[in-house]
Amino acid sequence: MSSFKNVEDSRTKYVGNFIRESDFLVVLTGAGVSAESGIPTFRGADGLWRKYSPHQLATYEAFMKNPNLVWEWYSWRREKIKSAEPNPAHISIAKLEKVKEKFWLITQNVDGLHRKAGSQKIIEFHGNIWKEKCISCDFKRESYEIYKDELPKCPNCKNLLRPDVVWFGEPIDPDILHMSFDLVKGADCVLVVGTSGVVYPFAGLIEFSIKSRKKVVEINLEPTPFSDLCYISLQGKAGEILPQILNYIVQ
Ligand code: BJW
Ligand code: ZN
Repeated sequence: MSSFKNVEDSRTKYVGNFIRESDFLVVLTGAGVSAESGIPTFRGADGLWRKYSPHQLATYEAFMKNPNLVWEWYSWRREKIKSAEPNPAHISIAKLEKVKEKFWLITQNVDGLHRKAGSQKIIEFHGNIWKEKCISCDFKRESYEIYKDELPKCPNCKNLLRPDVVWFGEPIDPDILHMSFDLVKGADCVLVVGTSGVVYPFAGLIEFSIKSRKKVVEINLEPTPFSDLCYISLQGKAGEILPQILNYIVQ
């Protein structure tokens, strides 16, 4: 056991060293980063998609068919997220931004915990659970409401407001998509944390990074479709591994 630990230590040290030496670091994150804050992931043993159907909750068609059900689910998640705090993984990523001159974070998470931890150079690829938009006009707003009976309506056109997140079958905002690919193109090191890597086009950012021979480091509890293709894949909790790596970067 202790020799296994030494191997792991030398790998985190190695990763820490080349992240420190890297010119431009891009971090890509998924639900696993927030798991240690008590926010459920989507896939895996306790994942949301084990209990709920993505087709009934995370598509525009589902929302139009049963907006009450979809808002109930998002209100439940808002309650959970409201009381959650960033964990050592979010905090380490925010600290990386402070020490790396060229840095960007691209997250699939809608929970806002990266910002709460202090991250600023951040792209929220799938939107934000605290934002709402009208289904008909351009109206958007930030809201911390938990909806029980009455659903939110647009003050301009009186149509329904929906969570400003990206559901299955919906395109990513083109500006966000282009900026994300441009950032990854410019990076020499890409750190991929806590994502199953199965949802596209986000997974395309990982695929592209590997194909263009960037130093791709993955941190995940379990193997993913990209684990064998990465430069280094570290298996374990992001909230434990990231602070260890950071120790070798900030001395
Ligand atoms: C830990 C840990 C710890 C746990 N430490 N690790 C190409 C091929 C096949 C299909 C497609 C394709 N291109 C597009 C598609 C369709 C679809 C798709 O990808 N489907 C696949 C699932 C098959 N994609 C789309 O529909 C996208 N839109 C699109 O392509 O539009 C095209 C278009 C163009 C023009 C016009 C119209 C359309 C949109 C995808 C939107 C995804 N939305 C969701 C919901 C967001 C809102 C919300 O949160 O409610 O995004 S679904 C859900 O999955 C959420 C997540 O962001 C996303 C990714 O999940 P993530 O983050 O990876 O979480 P998990 O749970 O999967 O994994 C967690 C990981 O953490 C695991 O690996 C654990 O091991 C690990 N872990 N604890 C470290 N402590
Ligand atoms: Zn409207």
